[in-house]
Amino acid sequence: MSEERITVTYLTQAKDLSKKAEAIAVGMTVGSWTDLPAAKQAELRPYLGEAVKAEPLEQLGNGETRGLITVSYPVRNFTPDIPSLLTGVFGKLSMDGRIKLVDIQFPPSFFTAFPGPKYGIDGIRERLGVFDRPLLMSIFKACLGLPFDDLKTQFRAQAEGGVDLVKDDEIFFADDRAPFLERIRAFRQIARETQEKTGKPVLYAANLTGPVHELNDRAKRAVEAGADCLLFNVLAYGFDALHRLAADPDVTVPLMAHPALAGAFYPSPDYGIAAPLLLGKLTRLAGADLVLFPSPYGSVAMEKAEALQLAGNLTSTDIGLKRSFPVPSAGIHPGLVPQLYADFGNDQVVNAGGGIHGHPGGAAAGGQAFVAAIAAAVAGKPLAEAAESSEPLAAALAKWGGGR
Ligand code: 1AE
Repeated sequence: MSEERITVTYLTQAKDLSKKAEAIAVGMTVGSWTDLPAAKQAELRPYLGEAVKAEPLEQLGNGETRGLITVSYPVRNFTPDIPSLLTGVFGKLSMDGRIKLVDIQFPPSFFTAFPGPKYGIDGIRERLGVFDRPLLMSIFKACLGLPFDDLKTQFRAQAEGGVDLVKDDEIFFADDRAPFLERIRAFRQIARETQEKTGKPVLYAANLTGPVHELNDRAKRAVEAGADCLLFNVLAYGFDALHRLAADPDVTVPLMAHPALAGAFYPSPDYGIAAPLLLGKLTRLAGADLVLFPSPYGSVAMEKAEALQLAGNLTSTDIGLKRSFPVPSAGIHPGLVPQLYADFGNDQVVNAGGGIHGHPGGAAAGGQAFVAAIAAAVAGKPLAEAAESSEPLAAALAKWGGGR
């Protein structure tokens, strides 16, 4: 049996951090240790957690120390899935006072049990034929309750604006006015027509919804109808639902993870699961090809160091899984593109809803403004200069400001 271990870091506080690490190592594995007879200890030792490290960060007024503790767990304690992992390292513990799950280090043998992203950054770039710049995605604003024809008009305008992808809103579940398979077929046709005019393909990410036991079947039907990509609310459904979609050989389209509900997990300094682990490592491990998360400067901001670490966890090359596209989102407008480019580089998707549909010239002009801003950022040209030859960009900068 493998002796490899999963190493877990927690941020917590206690009178004695080392003792707390030891209590977790035993409590989250064999339950009790020193009271066990020697024969039982020998039998259970292969399953025992181990306190690895305690790093004090801050002395608190109540006599406790706040700091990081590291505990390792034998790989044999887990089945190769994220529900087993999260329950085994943080299940009951997540309710036991001030404690936050900060990071998990996996041995290579654990990674090999997961498919990871089927396409990843390289596969999506291949599909679009775009290799030398960030991609651009537009979000329907809104979808819910709108007549199908309005959505078709919106789709056409977004595609004509030059975006690479168009995604549904994450809240688009009640879609009886524009049913899932029908809109996949309709938008595919519009994408074809637009490509004939512009020469550019555009991928549509349809929101995969429905009861969890029907998801794979619905995803396969979407693929048969010509879907390009599927948007998935991974935290509402659970990581294992994404894992099973990614592992399904018939689901032959990229999967895009939306961070809906993530605010219930990561923002507290004392509780929950840190964003780089939650939306970075785990979402990639479960198989997301693209991962949305709040950018550090938009309307739903995430702390910059966290956002950069999260993106790093999606794109690291040392774990044998394909790289997932970081999609820093929320409140993005063309004036933010140079900052996005400086922070996240070429391998990101610039994603905007309001920043495209709110353009004074409409959604097509909104897309064109972003296209010009991305080209300028890649060329190292100030946006103000690029705006001299792009009316849509000039109008966007006049409305939202920004650029450098
Ligand atoms: C972090 C998620 C962002 C998102 O889902 C969304 O709809 C953003 O829209 P805008 O770009 O802020 O209008």
